[in-house]
Amino acid sequence: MTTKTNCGELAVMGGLPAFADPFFVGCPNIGEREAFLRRINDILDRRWLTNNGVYVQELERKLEKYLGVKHCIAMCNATIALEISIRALGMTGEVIVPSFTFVATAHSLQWQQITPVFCDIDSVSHSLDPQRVEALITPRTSGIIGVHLWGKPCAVEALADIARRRNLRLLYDAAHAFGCSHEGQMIGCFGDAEVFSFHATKFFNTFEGGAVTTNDDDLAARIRLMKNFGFAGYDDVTYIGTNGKMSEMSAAMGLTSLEQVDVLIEVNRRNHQAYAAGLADLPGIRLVPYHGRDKFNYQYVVLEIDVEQTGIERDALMRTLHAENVMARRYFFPGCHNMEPYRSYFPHAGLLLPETEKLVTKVISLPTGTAVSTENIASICQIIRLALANPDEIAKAVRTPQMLRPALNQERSSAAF
Ligand code: T4K
Repeated sequence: MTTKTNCGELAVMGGLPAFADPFFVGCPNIGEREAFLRRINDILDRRWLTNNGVYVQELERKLEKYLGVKHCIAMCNATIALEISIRALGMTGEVIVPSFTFVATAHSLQWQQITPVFCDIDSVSHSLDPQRVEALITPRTSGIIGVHLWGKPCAVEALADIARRRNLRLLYDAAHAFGCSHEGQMIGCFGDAEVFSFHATKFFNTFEGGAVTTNDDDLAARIRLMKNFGFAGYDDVTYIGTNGKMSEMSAAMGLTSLEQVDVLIEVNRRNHQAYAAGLADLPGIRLVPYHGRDKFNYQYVVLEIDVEQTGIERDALMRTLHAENVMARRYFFPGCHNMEPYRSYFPHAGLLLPETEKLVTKVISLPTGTAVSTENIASICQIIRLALANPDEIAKAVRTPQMLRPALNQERSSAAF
């Protein structure tokens, strides 16, 4: 690792990358290896690999306790968990969702012929703007899916009020929000149900995985049936279902991650603070903050780049970072409404999404987690400072293909994919 002191040393200008190996956004946290391997050996000895095994049951009970919720149903991933929850809640017709989210939120509706109606976001919180939600309700609307983006709670009181008054189901995509709370209550307890992702890239992971949480006994029973083909017992199918089961190996990873959850949050918090310190006083750069009395997992280091104030385009900054082996991401560019099939179905959706349209050109996510040290973060911030101090040189360099270093070319080919 090298810390750069002038613009000419930047890799986009022909210098060597600051980091020999890439830093990825979403590099997995690995809990205590020995504890995980002990569990894996036990699973192999028992020869019970999936289908509601003892490790899945243990994980579900421990998560219910941690979240303070009545039911936790472990799943193979959050996308299937969303699909099952949507179906179990009886959502049909139209459901209001943000476009500024990972595409799985919209796909989980469209996959079952429910129309995602994209709603704009609040420019500060980046999550659903309740006032705009109300304006989108039609006789076909059956529900709302809020997304606790970056692990920051949605406007849960306002959304609950709308859902109650308009008789709508309320589901939360809490993929980012494991370990976070709102007004002292853990995320996982709000709405009719909430869905977590435990994908490798999440701060708490089970390789692939997810969970639905709810305080509704009947809903929990339906979801349990649906995730296991509808089986109520041997040869006894009582419901339409699919396969949403979590494997024992994933549950073993989850139990191991859970033992480390406070440590992982502390590492993320330390990293977030280091970014805040390293980027302090840079005009035109806003680090999405985590403040207040609630708990956060600090998993998302999200910058908003104001091109007017910085003089640098978000994409030019991203390429500058990629050339240094800092594989920053444009989550969630270009917004679901600009992706297929939604772009074709609703070609004018952007007209009703002015905040989303602005935000998708501004955001960039930076690496955090146990793979990144505060020294690494100081170097990353210094790269950003050098780029912002020399916007014209950077703009010229990122347009000049012969000056691009291998990491940058690699980024270009994966962006094309
Ligand atoms: N709702 C929301 C709001 C979500 O953000 C997500 C998922 C979902 C629903 C659905 O949850 P799941 O069905 O996945 O449980 C990644 C993740 O695959 C996805 O889970 C996540 N959100 C999304 C935000 O990020 P991609 O397409 O960006 O993945 P990919 O392959 O580019 O990997 C992301 C980064 O992580 C890369 O920079 C490389 C790094 N990485 C990835 C893996 C898998 C590693 O360093 N090691 C790894 O093992 O979607």
